[in-house]
Amino acid sequence: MDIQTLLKQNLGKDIYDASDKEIYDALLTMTQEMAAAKEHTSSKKKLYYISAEFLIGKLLSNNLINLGIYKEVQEILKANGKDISAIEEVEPEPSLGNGGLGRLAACFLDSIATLGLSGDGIGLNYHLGLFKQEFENGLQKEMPNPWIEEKSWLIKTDVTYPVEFKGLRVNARMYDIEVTGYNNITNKLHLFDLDSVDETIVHDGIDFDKEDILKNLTLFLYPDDSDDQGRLLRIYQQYFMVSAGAQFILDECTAKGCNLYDLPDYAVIQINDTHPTMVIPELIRLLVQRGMDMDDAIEVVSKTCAYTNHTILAEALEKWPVTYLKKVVPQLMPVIEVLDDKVRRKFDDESVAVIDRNDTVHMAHIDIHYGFSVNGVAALHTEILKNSELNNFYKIYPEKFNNKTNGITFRRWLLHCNPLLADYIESLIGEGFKKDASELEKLLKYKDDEAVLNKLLEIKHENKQLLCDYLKETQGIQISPDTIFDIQVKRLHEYKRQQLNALYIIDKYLEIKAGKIPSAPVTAIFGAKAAPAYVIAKDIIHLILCLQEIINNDPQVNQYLKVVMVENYNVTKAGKLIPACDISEQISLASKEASGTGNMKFMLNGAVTLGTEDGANVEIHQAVGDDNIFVFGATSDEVIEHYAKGDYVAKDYYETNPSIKAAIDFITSEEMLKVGQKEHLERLQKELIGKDWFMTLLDFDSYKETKEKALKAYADQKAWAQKILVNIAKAGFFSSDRTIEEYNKEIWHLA
Ligand code: TH1
Repeated sequence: MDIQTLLKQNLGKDIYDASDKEIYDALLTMTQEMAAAKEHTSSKKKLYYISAEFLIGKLLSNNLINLGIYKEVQEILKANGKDISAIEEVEPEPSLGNGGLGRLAACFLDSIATLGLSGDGIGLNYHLGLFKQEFENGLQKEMPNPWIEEKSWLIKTDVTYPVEFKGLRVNARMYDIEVTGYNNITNKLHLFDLDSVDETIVHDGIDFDKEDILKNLTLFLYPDDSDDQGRLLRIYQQYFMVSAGAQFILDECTAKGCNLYDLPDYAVIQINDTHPTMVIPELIRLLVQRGMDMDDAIEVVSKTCAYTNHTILAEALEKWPVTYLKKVVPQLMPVIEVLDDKVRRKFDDESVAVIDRNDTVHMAHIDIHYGFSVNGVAALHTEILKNSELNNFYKIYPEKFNNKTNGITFRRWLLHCNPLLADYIESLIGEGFKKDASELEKLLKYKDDEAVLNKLLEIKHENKQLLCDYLKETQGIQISPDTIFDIQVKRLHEYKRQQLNALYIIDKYLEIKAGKIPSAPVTAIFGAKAAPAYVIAKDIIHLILCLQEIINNDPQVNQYLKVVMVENYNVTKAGKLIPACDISEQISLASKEASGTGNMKFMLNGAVTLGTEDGANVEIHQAVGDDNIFVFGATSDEVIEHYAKGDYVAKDYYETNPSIKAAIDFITSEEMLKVGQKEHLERLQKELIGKDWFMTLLDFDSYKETKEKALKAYADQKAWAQKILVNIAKAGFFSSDRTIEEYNKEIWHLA
């Protein structure tokens, strides 16, 4: 049946008579049916990608693209007076992740299906995604972010598994979301949920009763863990996910004829950071329950599980006190104790223990001892793991360590979010790049072709205009596409150093006020959510919102400089911001950003990176060469040395560098206090002078100098267009298809 007839049949009426919501619902059903028809008939070995986050974002358009019917649907709608982007607006975004880690999991599922590999996701069905951010009086306010409607991508199954907590037995129900690859098979994302969860217990923003497990278990992604109850709830969530997941995996494998001793021939489990680590002791427990020897169970599980590390930040490395685990999942402790005992018998080294002297369980240590692979997510990050962070483990298990530089799916981050550019690329080099991203290099032959270069500039300008229209409509903010769009969008964290960008903006503002006119007008755009309990991060948002207020309303300044803080930054907004970017801000303190993936999305869409030698920026630099990126700041070796010696003193920079002093003093100036709140601004100022753990001031001069260089370079539009072209042409390596091929060749070994 043709698409038009199918759609009409699903609608039960003519397309031009239907509302956007009715069309969305009909397209959803139609897409699900088409996806189901491509379901993968199970091969012997299957990958299970287990993750607390799958930041899938809106799914309709991507599914239409992957099914190869996007353009056809768009045409049919158009012929009936409907606009596909209005239909897209109707879909709520499932924000089931915080940022890079969750979005990576979503990109990976897309690539696994696109490569025709048998691989499913396992996670949790949070009823409310990451909070919806609102700005009120210059502050972030958190609101519930529901996404599940009567008709949604979730397919309720009748598969349930019992999950045992101390004094509480619940049933995990499996929901499925179909994941269709580009012109290829359909795999599944399995999300576990509890029928009794009750959204009505949420009040006053995002507060809720943290002890009512039956009602709150899968209510929120990452409940606030600043108190004990919050931390216990995380353990409940994690165990719920891994216990149901482990039972499901064993069931599927047994159904295929696996005798459990040969589990590694049927399943490989990729553990996405330490949140799912309890899957290791849980699988061991289940195998023992089914009659296997403990030692055999440990060996089988160790050959089945592989671990990905995404960070070296101490506060993100999970450690659970034994007392907590005993309160929630006492049945796991005997297993964890055996795991600890084995390690202690073999290695006389406290630093690699599973349970430390303070009775705390180090989750990553379980993964490393009892998994067969440990990978970092960018070349530099993996080197830091091997040579410093996890050096004691690397010395024991050198063969386990490997690198898998992250990637992004080009279906969402080029074909869908930037159709102008995607179509133009196709007109130049054909459509091969959609399946083989390395073909983008064919663009290099146009490096001196004026017509091509002009067209790239024209497309960038059009995308900037689209963003202007969107920001005008959604936030009432007026900006001009004839300014340089300098964008920093990512989670708000001190190590990502939004505050460095803000200090630069203050410096620029003070210069303009003093009569120094900049070479080119700039629009500085931010988008970021701060964790609800992260005080300084929220203060930084306040600082940026105050600067937005002061600068945009100052007629002497706003013709040269504007500041925009985009509200509720999420996957959908990323899709609108990234194609419109000229300068991509990737300014983390070297060594701290394990990889970054936004950096890759910007590059692919023809933005030029302004960045430190951190995470995957290093590999972007290598790919594009010195002329097509602006690199600044201390190197990771220098930073690691500063930490080792403890010789970085923020105050010295404040006292000896007049620009730094002026910018920091401005934070609590009369002007600022007129629009901002003293408590927040003073606290931030004090932090920057007195601590500055992520060394903002260390890199200020070099950031300023390099940013000025980038802004000047923009004036030569032909040379800038060449930078755009080279960035796009060299982005192929950062396709998640490449990443997944590497995972499969070197870790998973799926047929
Ligand atoms: C991020 C890393 O910060 C980022 O550099 C990387 O590109 C991304 O993962 C994907 O690999 C991380 N996100 C989280 C989230 C939590 C804990 C640790 C990390 S690391 C909750």
